[in-house]
Amino acid sequence: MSGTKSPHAGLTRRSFLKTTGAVAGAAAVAGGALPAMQALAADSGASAADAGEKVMPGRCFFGGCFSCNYNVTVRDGRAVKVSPDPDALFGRRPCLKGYSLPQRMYSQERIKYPMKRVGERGENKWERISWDEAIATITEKWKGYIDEFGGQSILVSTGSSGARFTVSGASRLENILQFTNVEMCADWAVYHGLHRVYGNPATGIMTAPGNEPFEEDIFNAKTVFMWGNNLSETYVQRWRYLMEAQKQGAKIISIDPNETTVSAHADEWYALRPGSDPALILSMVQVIIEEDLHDVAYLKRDTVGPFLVREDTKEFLRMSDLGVAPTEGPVNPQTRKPTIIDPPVVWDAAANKEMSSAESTDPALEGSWTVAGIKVTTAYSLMVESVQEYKPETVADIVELSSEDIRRLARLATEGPVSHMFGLGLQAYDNGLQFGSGLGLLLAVTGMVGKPGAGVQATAFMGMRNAQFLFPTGTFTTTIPVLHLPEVMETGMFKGKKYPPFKSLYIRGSAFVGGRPDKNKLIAEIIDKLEFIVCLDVAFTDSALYADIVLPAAHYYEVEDVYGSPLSYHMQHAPKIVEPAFEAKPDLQVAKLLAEGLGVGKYFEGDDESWLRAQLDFPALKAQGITLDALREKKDMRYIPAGVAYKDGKYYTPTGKVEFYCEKPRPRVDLGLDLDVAPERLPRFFPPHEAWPETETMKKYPLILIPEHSRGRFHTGGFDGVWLNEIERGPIVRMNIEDAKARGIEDGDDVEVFNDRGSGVARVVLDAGKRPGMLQYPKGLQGRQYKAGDLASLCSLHMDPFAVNSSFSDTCVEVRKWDGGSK
Ligand SMILES: Nc1nc2c(c(=O)[nH]1)N[C@H]1C(S)=C(S)[C@@H](COP(=O)(O)OP(=O)(O)OC[C@H]3O[C@@H](n4cnc5c(=O)[nH]c(N)nc54)[C@H](O)[C@@H]3O)O[C@H]1N2
Ligand SMILES: Nc1nc2c(c(=O)[nH]1)N[C@H]1C(S)=C(S)[C@@H](COP(=O)(O)OP(=O)(O)OC[C@H]3O[C@@H](n4cnc5c(=O)[nH]c(N)nc54)[C@H](O)[C@@H]3O)O[C@H]1N2
Ligand SMILES: [Mo]
Repeated sequence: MSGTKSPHAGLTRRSFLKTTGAVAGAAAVAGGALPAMQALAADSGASAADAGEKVMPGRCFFGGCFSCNYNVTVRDGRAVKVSPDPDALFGRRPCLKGYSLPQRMYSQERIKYPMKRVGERGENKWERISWDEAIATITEKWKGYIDEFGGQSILVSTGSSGARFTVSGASRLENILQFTNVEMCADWAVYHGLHRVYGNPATGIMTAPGNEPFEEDIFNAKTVFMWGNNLSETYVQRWRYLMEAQKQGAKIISIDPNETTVSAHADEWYALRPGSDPALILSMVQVIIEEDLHDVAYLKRDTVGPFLVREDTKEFLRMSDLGVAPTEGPVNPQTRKPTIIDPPVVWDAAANKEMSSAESTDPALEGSWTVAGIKVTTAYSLMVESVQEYKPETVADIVELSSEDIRRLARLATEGPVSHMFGLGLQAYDNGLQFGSGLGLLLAVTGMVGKPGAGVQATAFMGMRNAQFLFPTGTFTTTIPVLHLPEVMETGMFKGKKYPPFKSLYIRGSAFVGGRPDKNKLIAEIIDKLEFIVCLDVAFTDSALYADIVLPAAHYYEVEDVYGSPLSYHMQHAPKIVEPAFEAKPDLQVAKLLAEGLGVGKYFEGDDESWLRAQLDFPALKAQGITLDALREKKDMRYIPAGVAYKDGKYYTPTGKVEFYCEKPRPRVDLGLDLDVAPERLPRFFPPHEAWPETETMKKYPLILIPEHSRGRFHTGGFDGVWLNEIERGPIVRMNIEDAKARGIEDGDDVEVFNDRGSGVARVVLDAGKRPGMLQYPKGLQGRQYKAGDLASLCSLHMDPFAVNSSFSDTCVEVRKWDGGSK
């Protein structure tokens, strides 16, 4: 491409194919990206200051990041430069990922045209085809599958890019045709635990009374617990607010096995054993109760603490058990049935007898009685009894912190207002759910909810969806978690029933290959067994590599879009500032073409603008004046999600109270499994599945490998950024000096990281801040960027059946110097 002014000019099909191939080859050599960068600098015409230049508002849309607002210089119809927008409400300082976006848009890794596979799958041999041919091929195949096996035989995998309306909106087609949705199973373990206790409908929103965003509420906190959260790299824009809050007096506590920028800046840092946080939190609860630091008023008023639990069924004693017939309440909009009112029973302290929880004003928090011949104990007493197992002296060995440290942390958790933030460090073990319910319990005993500066500061995705737009025919996709997919594929059964055979996979904006655990197994057991794979993406990812047809998607600046920011509770608008490069099309336009070919085109009449208007047309937004016209004018608008979790002592749990004792624990996703709910009723600690001393796997592979969401990439997004890759220069693995010494490994050595599932070659970066016995790798490179293997092949598909979430950090490996291999 060197020397050409525009990516279109002078690019024949043959030279295009040659470049694609060349990239794949070059990437196998470290530093292979460099020539590409020189080509790009020449190509972007960066030196020519010409008249056709204008500055337009731009947005990043990394779902789960901050979605910053900034300015983009457009020259000759191409985005060439990103600069800060001083007037932006939030995210005034774009980060590395933002600054390099224009480069990525025209990178050699961009999917430019529809292509069809001509070699073997994964061989990387392609032929450019027209959109007409691509759509005709796909729709003919899909029609055949739908006619013979139904829409469920087509799997669709979407990813975090779906926070944008043009991307999420495209699932309208998949819902109409009832494709099978493959859920990505990331980020949900802790939320499910919190949800069990607090029942809040919008994940993680438990901040100040008015749902004030982090950027305002953090200044009310006296103490901030950072649990396995690498904010300075992963939520770059939030970092300065945290540092500013610290300057104003907030105490920052980092709980992280590794030294990170967060732990380095924290007032106190506790390097606990990985995977042990639930034990720590339960120990803190034990201390808080023992030292009488718990919030009795909150526990009595807002939680299930006083409810009497039947010894026989372990469920709450209800008024119906005492012969009082249930009454009917208002109709539940979801089930369309009246709610049944059958209040739990408490022991009224003043009357010294049992009483309906709806009537008692002085319920006893502790005690056991026999009521109507049934032995009962308060939920609070059961909880207190259960946490006695977690005295600091016992837990010290589990978490590898001193009992004094644990006691200190317990006291700090009561020095309110206390805010808690957690990251993937907690989600990525099988016991992540227990950390979530444990954190819910900690909030309950400390009463740290619903006050300014107290609660959980959300750091994950909060989708905003218009059901009317997405489900116009009232049909849905069936969701199958990716962790469960191999089993369904193999047995042909889902939830105990026969399921249509899978024929095709549509990977739409998702790192299905390489961004899910156990890459090799997913390739062998899913990819290799499917007849027909389609990938729609902006960049040529591993998923594209394994597809039969590859389609080019429009990038962030190439379509007008709206985004419900997951972090700052904002609806943000991005105008279209350049035409889609090459032959790219926005996801919704592609859905329209597919819909027409599949005979459901009538649902896709309209254009980008009308689809945005339709998606924004829902009452919660309208009530706050959020329309496309308002967004176009204001760029972004604060959106306050409906329903604060704790308003007037009411919570979105079945009982309306904080349920640290859960009567009927449910799995996050119902897989029709026969689960033992008894141990789930109260938060508990169990060790990670493999990364724990004495497991068979750990005996064989003594090092724990954890991912890092690196500053220079958004998951795989950014693997195609030439400047970004210059920072890390290929796959690296961070390693403690002692671990390296013990293996004769030196800084800069290429090592093979391996276990029974796979291996990957990476360059060692010695790092004294890594906990001995732990390795960390910045995730998100594509397989072809490795000299051999892929670190994404090392994680397992094992899951906790209640959390149904990927345990990315529960990964045991060994490393050895790489011998150069056969590759
Ligand atoms: N630049 C960038 N930003 C991103 C992303 C990205 O890819 N790149 N991805 C976004 C998404 S979707 C997510 S989920 C978030 C992830 O955001 P983070 O969770 O902040 O990201 P990680 O890099 O996984 O950091 C996890 C931290 O947990 C620590 N840790 C590991 N094991 C344990 C443990 O057992 N206990 C404790 N207490 N800590 C532990 C690790 O040492 C590490 O510091 O980032 C979001 N933001
Ligand atoms: N080993 C390991 N794996 C992990 C993790 C880990 O820590 N370790 N983290 C996990 C976590 S927390 C998460 S949230 C997941 C994220 O998993 P994904 O969301 O699947 O990962 P991304 O790499 O962001 O994939 C999004 C894809 O969408 C493409 N894309 C961007 N914009 C558009 C668009 O407009 N249209 C289309 N069609 N495509 C677009 C991007 O180029 C990219 O290929 O990854 C998980 N995977
Ligand atoms: Mo995530």
